[in-house]
Amino acid sequence: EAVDNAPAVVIGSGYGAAVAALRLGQAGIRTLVIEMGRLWDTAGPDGKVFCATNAPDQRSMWFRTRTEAPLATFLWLDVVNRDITAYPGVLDRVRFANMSVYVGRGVGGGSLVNGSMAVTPLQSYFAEQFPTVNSTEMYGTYFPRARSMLGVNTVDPAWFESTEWYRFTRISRKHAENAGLKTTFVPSVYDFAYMQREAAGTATKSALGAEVIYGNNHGKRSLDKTYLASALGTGNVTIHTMERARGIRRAGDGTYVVTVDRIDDTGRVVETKEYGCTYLFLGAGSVGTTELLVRAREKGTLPALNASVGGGWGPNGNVMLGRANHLWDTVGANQSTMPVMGIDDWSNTDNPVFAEIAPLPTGLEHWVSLYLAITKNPQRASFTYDSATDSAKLGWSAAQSAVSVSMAKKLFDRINSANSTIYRYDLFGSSSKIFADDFTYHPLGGCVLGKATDDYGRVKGYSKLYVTDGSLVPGSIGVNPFVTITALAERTMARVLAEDTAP
Ligand code: FAE
Repeated sequence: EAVDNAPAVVIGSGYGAAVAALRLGQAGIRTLVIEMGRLWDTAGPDGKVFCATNAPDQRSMWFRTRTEAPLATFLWLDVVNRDITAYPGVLDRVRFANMSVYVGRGVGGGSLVNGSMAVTPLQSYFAEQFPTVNSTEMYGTYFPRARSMLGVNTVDPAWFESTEWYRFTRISRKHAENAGLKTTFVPSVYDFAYMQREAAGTATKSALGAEVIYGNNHGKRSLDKTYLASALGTGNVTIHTMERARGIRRAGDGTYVVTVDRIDDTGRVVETKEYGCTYLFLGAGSVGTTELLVRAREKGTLPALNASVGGGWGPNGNVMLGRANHLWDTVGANQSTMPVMGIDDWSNTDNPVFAEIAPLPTGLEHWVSLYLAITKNPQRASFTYDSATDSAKLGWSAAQSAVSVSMAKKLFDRINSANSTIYRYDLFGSSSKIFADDFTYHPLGGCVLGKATDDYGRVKGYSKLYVTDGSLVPGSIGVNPFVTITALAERTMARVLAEDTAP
């Protein structure tokens, strides 16, 4: 028998889920949030909640015995990854045949591990990707609401120009400008006032202490400090951690039943339970939500889900690469982990690319300029349900990644030729690999808005079943995605609370 725990259940606790939980709680609707990862609020023996990127321990990765960082090697040496004890750590790398997807695990989802870049897409590109959404309303109401709730701020330009911690960014800007390209500051949810105190030596170092993909102990306004703290503050929201949703079905009275496995620190399932609810919000991320829905469709527990469920997936055109600088162009031993600038060539219709200037904080001068390029790759893939493993498979091919690589290469060949520089060959595991095209930080799609759902995230074929996360975005948004995901979730919740929950 399902426990009728709360009228509303939210699966996951990333951006889309956190917005749903807060707005439901404020509307006076009792809400249960189910998150498979931990609540990251307790210090380990070293006095810290999270470990740094240069000293990973069991807290770094989701049930691994060795870390799987995006940079496999440095100077061809396997110095980046470390053996660790299997544990429910904060970063996961979900491996599909030709594409790995990095995701955050824990209360706050991706906000715990990401680079904090809080970028609003070009309105014209948003409108191209979401032709049925009123973009005037998005840019007038929901994007500003999302930015203010997330605590978006910008680096002080004078401090940026003078600090050693952003020397690596200034060098990359100079090289872009030498190629006739323009750069732009990128807003962030990392508190720059705190970062300046780190630099001054009056606050504990986090962004300036090599902390990022395995969590930040200070300075970052992750969702547990913003939306989720406010959600709990309503008194109507409860969060269950270490509980992984596995199945969704509909009871005879039209309510939903969610089957959940509770796991322990070894990953063992210690209890299986069912939660009943009237309203069900899916915020498990592009991979998590889509897997739940393709499984429910193929196993027949939600048979009315349409054929669009599983489709329209893309990696936001992500490609990572490094350039080797001349000896006189030092990037600095000290680097902030929070990027603040991008090379913006998106308006180049022949080859649209937006490339983040990324840090590589090793504590030593290494002359590497690192980038995460976001290319306008039009390729899309689908998830299918594999009954043998009871999981979703992603049909992304290596040829589809090659499209992103050729776009990134066009841009960076220009930068290299203007500066007489070359690529770094020693970063991604083998000397033939200059472009890391086999992973993404930006999984998007799987339950695309207007296709798998209506224009407000209501899943087609069902009532009171919603998607609020990155699976709504059709594979590409041209910039880092969390502000867009948050703003779309705000728009969905405003509509759903006005129309669907009235007594
Ligand atoms: P997400 O944040 O992934 O949250 C999903 C949550 O659901 C997670 O906590 C999961 O543990 C949980 N979950 C999944 N399946 C289940 C299940 N079956 N049962 C219970 N719980 C489940 O979803 N984006 C930017 O805009 N700027 C950046 O600077 C940036 N940097 C990034 C750096 C890294 C290393 C990574 C990995 C990502 C980065 N991103 C960045 C992407 C961004 O974090 C991502 O788009 C959002 O977190 C996606 O939000 P969702 O709400 O879709």
